[in-house]
Amino acid sequence: MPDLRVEIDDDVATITLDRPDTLNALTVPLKEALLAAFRAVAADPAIRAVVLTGAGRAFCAGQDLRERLEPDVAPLADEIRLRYNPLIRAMRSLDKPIVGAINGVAAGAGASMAFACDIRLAAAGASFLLAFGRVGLVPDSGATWLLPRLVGGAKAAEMALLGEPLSAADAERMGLVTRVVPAEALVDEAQQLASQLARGAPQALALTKRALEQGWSATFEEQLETEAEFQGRAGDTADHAEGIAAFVERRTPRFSGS
Ligand code: T3D
Repeated sequence: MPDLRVEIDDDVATITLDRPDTLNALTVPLKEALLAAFRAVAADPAIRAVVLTGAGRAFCAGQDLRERLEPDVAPLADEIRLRYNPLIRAMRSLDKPIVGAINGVAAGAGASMAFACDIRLAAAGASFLLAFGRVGLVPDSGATWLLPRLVGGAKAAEMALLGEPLSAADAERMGLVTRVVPAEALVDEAQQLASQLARGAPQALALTKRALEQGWSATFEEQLETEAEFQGRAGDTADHAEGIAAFVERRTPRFSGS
């Protein structure tokens, strides 16, 4: 795939944006490759968790701004609908957890992709930057929905309107990132976290991810019902029986995904 590496180690897929000379800026081929990678991960039952990171000193600088000067470039609204929105949907609807290993600056749609991960670890020098306003655009790729829910409306408005970077340390204080780690240890730690998630009960994790997602736009009553329904489904799995057996037998459960 162009400018994208997908490495599979046991049950964890690591997806690396690989255009370091442009800070992993997103071109049409890269966006298409990313979407294809998330779809392939979704279709492969052997993969149970994903790490998303960037090569070089950046996570992703968002849309490749030079590509926008090319003659056949799609109108902005079309590009958002055709390529960005499907990519963010694929991440949010993936029934496996995504750990973002934010190795450097995450700007524009790169920040949106970081927000679309389920859990984020950040390198000490990483930052989050809603750079859209600097080029006369509005935040997209889910940023205006995801960021207020992650950090609160006031901070999201500040970041979106001022376009100033949020440091990894501040992001950790606000809970946007779980942990700040030395750059050289970041991908290893993210893969360990993904492996830990991959040892969980896949259907329960998938339903948990979906319940959290639905909860953001549901009433309390609707959410109570969603929990009841999802619990019923989780309770019917072999993994639930295995979890109880392992508890009683005082051993580590081995979840098969069934
Ligand atoms: O289709 C659509 O357009 C709609 C979708 C929009 C979604 C969006 O993402 S809009 C927002 C686009 N992104 C930006 O506006 C961010 C642009 N980049 C920056 O502001 C800065 O590069 C950073 C703050 C991210 C990092 O700054 P710094 O000083 O660490 O690095 P740099 O020197 O600016 O960049 C290093 C190289 O990467 C440089 O190339 P060069 O001069 O060494 O050959 C620079 O041009 C290149 N680069 C960085 N960002 C982009 C880029 N090239 C193309 N597109 C980029 N977005």
